[in-house]
Amino acid sequence: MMEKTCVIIKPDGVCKKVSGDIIKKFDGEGLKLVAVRMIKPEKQVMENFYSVHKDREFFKPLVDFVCSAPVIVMVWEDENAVAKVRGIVGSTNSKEAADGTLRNIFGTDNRRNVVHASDSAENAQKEIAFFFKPEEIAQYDYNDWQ
Ligand code: FUP
Repeated sequence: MMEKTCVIIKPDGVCKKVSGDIIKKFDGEGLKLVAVRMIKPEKQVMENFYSVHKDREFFKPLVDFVCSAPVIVMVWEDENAVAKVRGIVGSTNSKEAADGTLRNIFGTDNRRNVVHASDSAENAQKEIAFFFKPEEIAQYDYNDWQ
């Protein structure tokens, strides 16, 4: 199924200057970039974004971390984009992420793990709506350019 997924390059990714490597990886894996913006998120936005974790002990440090520097919010599209991107990103704890995944290559631990990626198509739609209006999602074909 054709899907869109929400990907965020977190403060560690931006500040370690690996945003380009991360975007290049998704491009190279055949996903299509359909929206992108850099923001310095408000605490309240990320508290809502991560509200499913609000009772966890890591909630406050997580929100503090994702609000500590700019992030790059993106929407990527492909067949089964959610699962495909989760595979490319790797498991939550960078120290346990499979070889060659983005978190394995660029991450540090289970908080500073460089990338967020939606975990279901339903959550992807909700997360995309946090950052983009429907008209900000591009519709184009790779052979559109002249
Ligand atoms: P993921 O879907 O891989 O991003 O991971 P989760 O939804 O389980 O967790 C969301 C975020 O909480 C992770 F990106 C990092 C953070 N986290 C911690 O800081 N400590 C933990 O023990 C687990 C998760």
